[in-house]
Amino acid sequence: MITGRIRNYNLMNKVVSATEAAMLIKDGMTVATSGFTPSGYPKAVPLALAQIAEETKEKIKIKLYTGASVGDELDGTLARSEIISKRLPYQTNNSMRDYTNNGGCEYLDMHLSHVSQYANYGFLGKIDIAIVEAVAITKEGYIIPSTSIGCSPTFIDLAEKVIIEINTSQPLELEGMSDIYIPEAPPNRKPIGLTNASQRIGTTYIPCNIEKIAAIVITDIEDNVKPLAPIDDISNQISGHLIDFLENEVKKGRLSENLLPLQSGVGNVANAVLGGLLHSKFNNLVCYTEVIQDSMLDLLDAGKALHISGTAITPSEEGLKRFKDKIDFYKDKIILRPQEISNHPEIIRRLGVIAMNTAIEADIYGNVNSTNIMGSQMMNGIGGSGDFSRNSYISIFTTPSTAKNGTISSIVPFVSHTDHTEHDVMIIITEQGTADLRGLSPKERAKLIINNCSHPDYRPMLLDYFNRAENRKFKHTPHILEEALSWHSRYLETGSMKII
Ligand code: 0RQ
Repeated sequence: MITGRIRNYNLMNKVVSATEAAMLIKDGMTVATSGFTPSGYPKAVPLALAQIAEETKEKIKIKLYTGASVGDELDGTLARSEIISKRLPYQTNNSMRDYTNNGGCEYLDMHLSHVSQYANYGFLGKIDIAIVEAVAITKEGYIIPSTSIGCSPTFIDLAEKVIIEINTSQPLELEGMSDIYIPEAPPNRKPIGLTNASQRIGTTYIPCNIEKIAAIVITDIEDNVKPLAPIDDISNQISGHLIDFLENEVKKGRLSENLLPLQSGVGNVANAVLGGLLHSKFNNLVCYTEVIQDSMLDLLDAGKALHISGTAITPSEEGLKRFKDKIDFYKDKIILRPQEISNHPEIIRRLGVIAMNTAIEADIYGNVNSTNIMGSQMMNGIGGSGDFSRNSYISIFTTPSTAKNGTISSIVPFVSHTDHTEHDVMIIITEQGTADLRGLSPKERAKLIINNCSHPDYRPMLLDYFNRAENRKFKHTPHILEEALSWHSRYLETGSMKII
């Protein structure tokens, strides 16, 4: 069963049950795990930890650090068992979301490129235990990661003890897909030698001090991936506007026929929007991104994309099956890197990445909220959207113009929370149209966003707001603040942003 997966005979005596491994985790510890959007995260040990807590009724509270979102076996189970006291940097699990929003734990929503370096610089305190999923351990004790890299190299390096889950549902063919490179800390940091997305600069394994390996657990629980919603008319329209925009950039000579490396965010809208490229005239595409969703696999399958660099395979169930079935085809076309590299500002700016991320809402001046519903309910987190948008060649945000059956306008006078400021947002696209904000002043931006992107049901209200604000004393970014925020409270009080 574990042939070829544990290649150092001496490590065989570290193989224990998930329960025995989980018993190493004590109240008050900081536990840092593999996993990114929910791929390649540990499953058996967290399930066992929740069971121990349930059976012994002992108080166990841990700080949980991961690469990004992880599956229900980790986030969901530990949130429902109230084991997590602090969580960072990103999540997408319903139980974890409720737990956070109901005050069960503290949650730090972080730029994903920051996590490894914060940990390395000592900003996040001591890491007691790293739990990482692997497909194999080499004879040196090095770890061959599974479907995501995330922060695992840093967590393994910093942790006092390492627990490894060898997951036999993860194909051994994943070996060779990763490229592990960790930059030095300042003042000794050198330029990261990546000048194209398909370049390799590191190792195919994660170095690990063999002495730190405290337990090895064998499991076959599959990644609990998230389903994707069927692509709807609105997403198709957004995708159409995006393709038109990119074609126009080519016409104007600002992009070549093969574009520049593409990054696409996470979720249904992002997947659908990227899917539009499949039927576009663009060819020989390259992606420098963090998540590799189904539509990126489609681009590889169709020969539209040549290469994808990311930090995690983030497929639906169907996508995961396809990835495993065709892994020999994907193997030399996909590189998985630590998130510190996949999301590194230096590389994103050097390669000229086209960043395409999703907004929850945008305001008339171009500020974008990607995380907090009505200002205070955490949805997922900023993820890598800030890493990419601020440093990209072109930063594009897409969103349907309304949410919740039209009762909410996604274009508002003032965002209820800001993740991406007006300085980091170049293009906003809704199903209504595109606002190209490059080179525009706040007032010029406002007119364009309202006229091109807002839903006709809300456009007159937004124009009325802007015109009245513009007639006030200060003309640079005209606002009527008390009224701007009332849009959100009106929804909370009446169930609709519309004035009835
Ligand atoms: O809620 O499911 O309860 O109906 O938000 O909305 O339209 O299904 O969109 O799945 O594409 O997710 C921004 C959340 C979009 C995602 C976000 C409600 C809506 C629905 C989801 P329901 P959709 P998507 C790299 C980049 C941040 C991280 C990121 C995200 C739910 O893309 O997390 O970009 N992005 N990372 O009803 C109230 C509004 C709303 C609203 C949407 N204005 N008001 N509710 N919703 N707009 C990847 C990583 O970093 C890992």
